[in-house]
Amino acid sequence: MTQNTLFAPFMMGDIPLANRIVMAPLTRNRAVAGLVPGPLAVEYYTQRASAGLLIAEATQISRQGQGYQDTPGIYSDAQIAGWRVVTEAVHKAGGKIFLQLWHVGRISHVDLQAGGAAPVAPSAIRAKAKTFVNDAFVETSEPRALTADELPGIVDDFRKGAANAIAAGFDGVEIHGANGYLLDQFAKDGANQRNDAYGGSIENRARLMLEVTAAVADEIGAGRTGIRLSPASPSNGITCSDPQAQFDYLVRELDKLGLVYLHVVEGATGGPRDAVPFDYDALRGAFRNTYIANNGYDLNLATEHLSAGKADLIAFGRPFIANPDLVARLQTGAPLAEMDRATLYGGGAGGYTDYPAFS
Ligand code: 8OZ
Repeated sequence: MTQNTLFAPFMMGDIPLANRIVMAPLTRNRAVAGLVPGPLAVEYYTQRASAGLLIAEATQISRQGQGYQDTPGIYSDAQIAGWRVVTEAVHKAGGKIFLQLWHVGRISHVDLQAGGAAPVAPSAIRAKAKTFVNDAFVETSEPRALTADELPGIVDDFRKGAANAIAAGFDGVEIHGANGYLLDQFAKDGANQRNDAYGGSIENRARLMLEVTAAVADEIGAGRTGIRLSPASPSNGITCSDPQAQFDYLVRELDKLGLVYLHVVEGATGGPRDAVPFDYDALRGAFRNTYIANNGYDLNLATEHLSAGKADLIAFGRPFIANPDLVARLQTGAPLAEMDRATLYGGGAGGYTDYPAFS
Protein backbone atom coordinates (compact mmCIF):
# COMPACT_ATOMS: atom_id res chain seq x y z
CA MET A 1 0.00 0.00 0.00
CA THR A 2 1.36 3.44 -0.80
CA GLN A 3 1.85 5.69 2.18
CA ASN A 4 -0.59 8.63 2.29
CA THR A 5 1.61 11.75 2.34
CA LEU A 6 -0.76 13.34 4.87
CA PHE A 7 0.94 11.17 7.51
CA ALA A 8 4.50 11.63 6.28
CA PRO A 9 6.96 14.00 8.00
CA PHE A 10 7.58 17.42 6.50
CA MET A 11 10.28 20.07 6.87
CA MET A 12 8.59 23.44 7.23
CA GLY A 13 11.67 25.54 6.59
CA ASP A 14 13.99 24.33 9.36
CA ILE A 15 11.12 23.11 11.58
CA PRO A 16 10.56 19.35 11.38
CA LEU A 17 6.89 18.33 11.52
CA ALA A 18 5.78 14.77 12.28
CA ASN A 19 3.00 14.86 9.67
CA ARG A 20 1.17 17.25 7.35
CA ILE A 21 -1.84 17.78 9.57
CA VAL A 22 -2.14 21.21 11.18
CA MET A 23 -4.54 22.14 13.93
CA ALA A 24 -6.06 25.46 12.83
CA PRO A 25 -6.41 28.26 15.41
CA LEU A 26 -9.72 27.94 17.28
CA THR A 27 -11.24 30.53 19.59
CA ARG A 28 -12.50 28.88 22.79
CA ASN A 29 -12.84 31.82 25.26
CA ARG A 30 -11.44 30.02 28.28
CA ALA A 31 -8.63 32.30 29.44
CA VAL A 32 -8.42 32.72 33.21
CA ALA A 33 -7.93 35.94 35.24
CA GLY A 34 -5.66 38.43 33.47
CA LEU A 35 -6.56 36.82 30.11
CA VAL A 36 -3.95 34.15 30.80
CA PRO A 37 -4.18 30.64 29.32
CA GLY A 38 -4.75 28.39 32.33
CA PRO A 39 -4.21 24.72 33.20
CA LEU A 40 -7.12 23.58 31.03
CA ALA A 41 -5.46 25.17 27.99
CA VAL A 42 -2.29 23.23 28.81
CA GLU A 43 -4.27 20.00 28.84
CA TYR A 44 -6.26 20.88 25.70
CA TYR A 45 -3.22 21.61 23.53
CA THR A 46 -1.22 18.68 24.92
CA GLN A 47 -4.09 16.32 24.05
CA ARG A 48 -3.81 17.49 20.43
CA ALA A 49 0.02 17.48 20.17
CA SER A 50 0.08 14.62 17.63
CA ALA A 51 -0.79 17.17 14.92
CA GLY A 52 2.28 18.01 12.87
CA LEU A 53 1.76 21.64 13.86
CA LEU A 54 -0.58 23.26 16.37
CA ILE A 55 -1.56 26.87 15.74
CA ALA A 56 -2.77 28.17 19.07
CA GLU A 57 -5.93 30.25 19.15
CA ALA A 58 -6.12 33.90 18.13
CA THR A 59 -4.41 35.88 20.89
CA GLN A 60 -4.63 39.65 21.20
CA ILE A 61 -1.42 41.68 21.09
CA SER A 62 -2.89 44.53 23.14
CA ARG A 63 -5.96 45.36 25.14
CA GLN A 64 -7.19 47.41 22.19
CA GLY A 65 -6.89 44.30 20.02
CA GLN A 66 -9.42 42.29 22.05
CA GLY A 67 -12.93 41.74 20.70
CA TYR A 68 -14.47 38.92 22.71
CA GLN A 69 -14.56 38.03 26.37
CA ASP A 70 -11.99 35.65 27.85
CA THR A 71 -9.68 35.40 24.85
CA PRO A 72 -6.02 35.18 25.86
CA GLY A 73 -3.41 37.89 25.39
CA ILE A 74 0.33 37.99 24.78
CA TYR A 75 1.16 41.45 26.13
CA SER A 76 1.63 40.90 29.90
CA ASP A 77 4.23 38.96 31.88
CA ALA A 78 1.51 36.74 33.34
CA GLN A 79 0.25 35.88 29.85
CA ILE A 80 3.77 35.01 28.69
CA ALA A 81 4.22 32.81 31.76
CA GLY A 82 0.88 31.08 31.13
CA TRP A 83 1.73 30.37 27.50
CA ARG A 84 5.15 29.06 28.53
CA VAL A 85 3.48 26.23 30.45
CA VAL A 86 1.48 25.38 27.28
CA THR A 87 4.49 25.35 24.95
CA GLU A 88 6.63 23.29 27.36
CA ALA A 89 3.91 20.66 27.70
CA VAL A 90 3.35 20.49 23.92
CA HIS A 91 7.07 20.19 23.25
CA LYS A 92 7.39 17.47 25.86
CA ALA A 93 4.61 15.60 24.04
CA GLY A 94 6.61 15.89 20.79
CA GLY A 95 4.55 18.64 19.15
CA LYS A 96 5.30 21.99 17.52
CA ILE A 97 3.24 25.08 18.25
CA PHE A 98 2.84 28.55 16.74
CA LEU A 99 0.79 31.38 18.25
CA GLN A 100 -1.73 33.38 16.21
CA LEU A 101 -1.24 37.13 16.79
CA TRP A 102 -4.51 39.07 16.68
CA HIS A 103 -5.90 42.58 16.54
CA VAL A 104 -9.67 42.53 16.02
CA GLY A 105 -10.02 46.15 14.84
CA ARG A 106 -13.72 47.00 14.60
CA ILE A 107 -14.95 43.56 15.74
CA SER A 108 -15.09 44.65 19.35
CA HIS A 109 -17.26 46.34 21.92
CA VAL A 110 -16.83 49.40 24.10
CA ASP A 111 -17.10 47.21 27.21
CA LEU A 112 -13.80 45.54 26.29
CA GLN A 113 -11.91 48.74 25.52
CA ALA A 114 -9.97 50.88 28.01
CA GLY A 115 -12.24 53.59 29.44
CA GLY A 116 -15.16 52.37 27.31
CA ALA A 117 -13.51 53.84 24.19
CA ALA A 118 -14.66 53.06 20.66
CA PRO A 119 -12.91 50.13 18.96
CA VAL A 120 -10.51 51.15 16.19
CA ALA A 121 -10.75 50.49 12.45
CA PRO A 122 -9.40 51.75 9.13
CA SER A 123 -12.59 53.81 8.72
CA ALA A 124 -15.53 54.64 10.97
CA ILE A 125 -17.74 51.99 9.40
CA ARG A 126 -19.56 49.66 11.73
CA ALA A 127 -19.35 45.94 10.99
CA LYS A 128 -22.55 44.03 10.45
CA ALA A 129 -21.33 41.42 12.89
CA LYS A 130 -21.76 40.24 16.43
CA THR A 131 -19.29 39.73 19.19
CA PHE A 132 -19.49 37.88 22.50
CA VAL A 133 -19.22 40.00 25.61
CA ASN A 134 -20.76 39.92 29.10
CA ASP A 135 -21.89 36.34 28.34
CA ALA A 136 -24.05 37.39 25.39
CA PHE A 137 -23.83 37.84 21.62
CA VAL A 138 -24.17 41.57 20.88
CA GLU A 139 -23.72 43.92 17.93
CA THR A 140 -20.18 45.24 17.54
CA SER A 141 -19.72 48.90 18.57
CA GLU A 142 -19.33 51.85 16.20
CA PRO A 143 -15.57 52.14 15.57
CA ARG A 144 -13.44 55.22 15.09
CA ALA A 145 -10.92 55.56 12.27
CA LEU A 146 -7.28 55.19 13.26
CA THR A 147 -5.14 58.21 12.50
CA ALA A 148 -2.04 57.58 10.39
CA ASP A 149 0.20 58.43 13.32
CA GLU A 150 -1.35 55.64 15.42
CA LEU A 151 -0.38 52.93 12.91
CA PRO A 152 3.30 52.61 13.90
CA GLY A 153 2.07 51.82 17.43
CA ILE A 154 -0.02 48.95 16.09
CA VAL A 155 2.91 47.63 14.07
CA ASP A 156 4.97 47.82 17.24
CA ASP A 157 2.34 45.93 19.24
CA PHE A 158 2.55 43.08 16.70
CA ARG A 159 6.35 43.19 16.92
CA LYS A 160 6.24 42.97 20.72
CA GLY A 161 3.63 40.23 20.58
CA ALA A 162 5.98 38.19 18.38
CA ALA A 163 8.93 38.75 20.73
CA ASN A 164 6.72 37.77 23.68
CA ALA A 165 5.56 34.62 21.87
CA ILE A 166 9.16 33.54 21.36
CA ALA A 167 9.89 34.34 25.02
CA ALA A 168 6.94 32.06 25.86
CA GLY A 169 8.57 29.20 23.95
CA PHE A 170 6.51 29.15 20.74
CA ASP A 171 8.16 27.75 17.61
CA GLY A 172 6.86 30.74 15.70
CA VAL A 173 3.86 33.00 15.13
CA GLU A 174 1.04 33.31 12.64
CA ILE A 175 -0.14 36.82 11.86
CA HIS A 176 -3.94 36.90 11.77
CA GLY A 177 -4.64 38.56 8.44
CA ALA A 178 -8.01 36.86 7.97
CA ASN A 179 -11.69 36.74 8.89
CA GLY A 180 -12.57 40.42 8.90
CA TYR A 181 -10.20 41.50 11.68
CA LEU A 182 -7.94 44.56 11.61
CA LEU A 183 -5.46 43.59 8.88
CA ASP A 184 -8.21 42.14 6.67
CA GLN A 185 -10.24 45.33 7.29
CA PHE A 186 -7.38 47.40 5.92
CA ALA A 187 -6.96 45.08 2.92
CA LYS A 188 -10.63 45.11 1.87
CA ASP A 189 -12.41 48.18 0.56
CA GLY A 190 -15.74 47.38 2.24
CA ALA A 191 -14.11 48.38 5.54
CA ASN A 192 -11.35 50.68 4.28
CA GLN A 193 -12.44 54.00 2.79
CA ARG A 194 -9.28 55.90 3.72
CA ASN A 195 -7.73 58.43 1.39
CA ASP A 196 -4.22 58.39 2.84
CA ALA A 197 -1.29 56.01 2.17
CA TYR A 198 -3.24 53.15 3.82
CA GLY A 199 -6.38 53.23 1.68
CA GLY A 200 -7.60 53.49 -1.89
CA SER A 201 -5.25 51.52 -4.14
CA ILE A 202 -4.42 47.84 -3.82
CA GLU A 203 -0.90 48.78 -2.73
CA ASN A 204 -2.15 51.18 -0.07
CA ARG A 205 -4.68 48.73 1.37
CA ALA A 206 -1.95 46.09 1.61
CA ARG A 207 0.46 48.45 3.37
CA LEU A 208 -0.42 47.85 7.04
CA MET A 209 -0.39 44.05 6.68
CA LEU A 210 2.98 44.21 4.94
CA GLU A 211 4.44 46.59 7.53
CA VAL A 212 3.25 44.38 10.38
CA THR A 213 4.62 41.26 8.72
CA ALA A 214 7.98 42.86 7.93
CA ALA A 215 8.27 44.04 11.56
CA VAL A 216 7.45 40.60 12.95
CA ALA A 217 9.85 38.85 10.56
CA ASP A 218 12.54 41.38 11.48
CA GLU A 219 11.95 40.72 15.18
CA ILE A 220 11.87 36.91 15.27
CA GLY A 221 13.02 35.79 11.80
CA ALA A 222 11.03 35.06 8.64
CA GLY A 223 11.61 31.35 9.28
CA ARG A 224 9.39 31.62 12.34
CA THR A 225 6.75 33.90 10.80
CA GLY A 226 3.63 32.68 9.01
CA ILE A 227 0.42 34.47 8.02
CA ARG A 228 -3.22 33.51 7.59
CA LEU A 229 -5.45 35.05 4.93
CA SER A 230 -9.08 34.54 3.91
CA PRO A 231 -9.33 36.35 0.57
CA ALA A 232 -12.90 35.38 -0.32
CA SER A 233 -14.46 35.01 3.12
CA PRO A 234 -17.32 37.29 4.16
CA SER A 235 -16.51 36.63 7.83
CA ASN A 236 -17.49 39.35 10.26
CA GLY A 237 -19.34 41.37 7.65
CA ILE A 238 -16.30 42.14 5.49
CA THR A 239 -16.62 42.80 1.75
CA CYS A 240 -14.08 43.37 -1.01
CA SER A 241 -14.65 44.45 -4.59
CA ASP A 242 -11.40 43.00 -5.97
CA PRO A 243 -10.21 40.07 -3.83
CA GLN A 244 -8.22 38.28 -6.53
CA ALA A 245 -6.18 41.34 -7.49
CA GLN A 246 -5.76 42.39 -3.85
CA PHE A 247 -4.54 39.02 -2.65
CA ASP A 248 -2.43 38.21 -5.71
CA TYR A 249 -0.53 41.42 -4.91
CA LEU A 250 -0.37 40.77 -1.18
CA VAL A 251 0.96 37.25 -1.57
CA ARG A 252 3.61 38.36 -4.08
CA GLU A 253 4.80 40.96 -1.57
CA LEU A 254 4.58 38.58 1.41
CA ASP A 255 6.68 36.08 -0.51
CA LYS A 256 9.46 38.65 -0.83
CA LEU A 257 9.72 38.65 2.97
CA GLY A 258 10.59 34.93 2.92
CA LEU A 259 7.87 33.87 5.39
CA VAL A 260 7.90 30.26 6.45
CA TYR A 261 4.26 29.68 5.55
CA LEU A 262 1.11 31.05 3.98
CA HIS A 263 -2.11 29.70 5.52
CA VAL A 264 -5.18 30.24 3.37
CA VAL A 265 -8.82 29.84 4.38
CA GLU A 266 -10.33 28.76 1.06
CA GLY A 267 -13.89 29.99 0.61
CA ALA A 268 -16.14 31.24 3.40
CA THR A 269 -14.60 30.55 6.81
CA GLY A 270 -16.43 27.59 8.32
CA GLY A 271 -18.79 27.60 5.33
CA PRO A 272 -18.87 26.78 1.62
CA ARG A 273 -15.51 26.43 -0.12
CA ASP A 274 -16.89 27.78 -3.39
CA ALA A 275 -18.96 30.75 -2.16
CA VAL A 276 -17.03 33.16 -4.40
CA PRO A 277 -14.94 32.09 -7.41
CA PHE A 278 -11.30 32.48 -6.46
CA ASP A 279 -8.07 31.06 -7.88
CA TYR A 280 -6.15 29.73 -4.88
CA ASP A 281 -3.60 28.05 -7.15
CA ALA A 282 -2.49 31.56 -8.11
CA LEU A 283 -1.64 32.28 -4.46
CA ARG A 284 0.10 28.94 -4.06
CA GLY A 285 2.09 29.65 -7.23
CA ALA A 286 3.16 33.09 -6.01
CA PHE A 287 4.48 31.79 -2.69
CA ARG A 288 7.71 29.79 -2.57
CA ASN A 289 7.56 28.37 0.97
CA THR A 290 5.01 26.17 2.74
CA TYR A 291 1.35 26.55 1.71
CA ILE A 292 -1.21 25.48 4.32
CA ALA A 293 -4.73 24.98 3.00
CA ASN A 294 -7.77 25.18 5.26
CA ASN A 295 -11.54 25.04 5.33
CA GLY A 296 -13.85 22.09 4.99
CA TYR A 297 -11.15 19.48 4.35
CA ASP A 298 -11.78 15.82 5.07
CA LEU A 299 -9.41 12.90 4.55
CA ASN A 300 -10.28 12.53 0.86
CA LEU A 301 -9.98 16.18 -0.11
CA ALA A 302 -6.79 16.56 1.95
CA THR A 303 -5.20 13.56 0.29
CA GLU A 304 -6.30 14.73 -3.16
CA HIS A 305 -4.96 18.27 -2.71
CA LEU A 306 -1.63 17.08 -1.29
CA SER A 307 -1.09 14.61 -4.11
CA ALA A 308 -2.04 17.20 -6.73
CA GLY A 309 0.54 19.58 -5.22
CA LYS A 310 -2.13 22.15 -4.36
CA ALA A 311 -0.93 22.37 -0.75
CA ASP A 312 1.95 21.21 1.47
CA LEU A 313 -0.02 20.97 4.72
CA ILE A 314 -3.73 20.78 5.52
CA ALA A 315 -5.21 22.60 8.52
CA PHE A 316 -8.25 21.10 10.23
CA GLY A 317 -10.21 23.30 12.62
CA ARG A 318 -13.51 22.01 13.91
CA PRO A 319 -12.60 18.31 13.56
CA PHE A 320 -9.93 18.87 16.22
CA ILE A 321 -12.46 20.08 18.76
CA ALA A 322 -14.11 16.71 19.40
CA ASN A 323 -11.20 14.57 18.18
CA PRO A 324 -8.01 15.23 20.15
CA ASP A 325 -6.49 12.21 18.38
CA LEU A 326 -7.60 13.35 14.92
CA VAL A 327 -4.33 12.25 13.31
CA ALA A 328 -4.72 8.66 14.54
CA ARG A 329 -8.40 8.58 13.62
CA LEU A 330 -7.73 9.74 10.07
CA GLN A 331 -4.89 7.27 9.75
CA THR A 332 -6.84 4.26 11.02
CA GLY A 333 -10.23 5.16 9.56
CA ALA A 334 -11.80 5.45 13.01
CA PRO A 335 -15.06 7.43 13.07
CA LEU A 336 -14.92 11.12 13.93
CA ALA A 337 -16.83 12.45 16.93
CA GLU A 338 -19.17 15.43 16.48
CA MET A 339 -18.50 18.60 18.43
CA ASP A 340 -21.04 20.09 20.82
CA ARG A 341 -21.84 23.65 19.72
CA ALA A 342 -23.15 24.70 23.13
CA THR A 343 -19.70 24.38 24.72
CA LEU A 344 -17.66 25.95 21.90
CA TYR A 345 -17.13 29.36 23.47
CA GLY A 346 -16.44 29.76 27.18
CA GLY A 347 -16.99 27.49 30.13
CA GLY A 348 -14.70 24.91 31.69
CA ALA A 349 -13.52 21.41 30.87
CA GLY A 350 -16.88 20.34 29.41
CA GLY A 351 -16.62 20.33 25.62
CA TYR A 352 -12.98 21.42 25.90
CA THR A 353 -10.72 18.81 27.45
CA ASP A 354 -13.23 16.01 28.03
CA TYR A 355 -13.52 14.68 24.47
CA PRO A 356 -11.92 11.22 24.70
CA ALA A 357 -9.48 9.64 22.29
CA PHE A 358 -10.91 6.80 20.20
CA SER A 359 -10.61 3.40 21.82
C1 8OZ B 1 -14.91 32.32 16.25
C2 8OZ B 1 -15.31 33.11 17.30
C3 8OZ B 1 -14.55 34.21 17.66
C4 8OZ B 1 -13.38 34.49 16.97
C5 8OZ B 1 -11.63 33.92 13.72
C6 8OZ B 1 -10.61 34.36 15.84
O1 8OZ B 1 -12.66 33.76 13.06
C7 8OZ B 1 -11.70 34.00 15.19
C8 8OZ B 1 -12.97 33.68 15.92
C9 8OZ B 1 -13.74 32.59 15.57
O2 8OZ B 1 -10.53 34.02 13.17
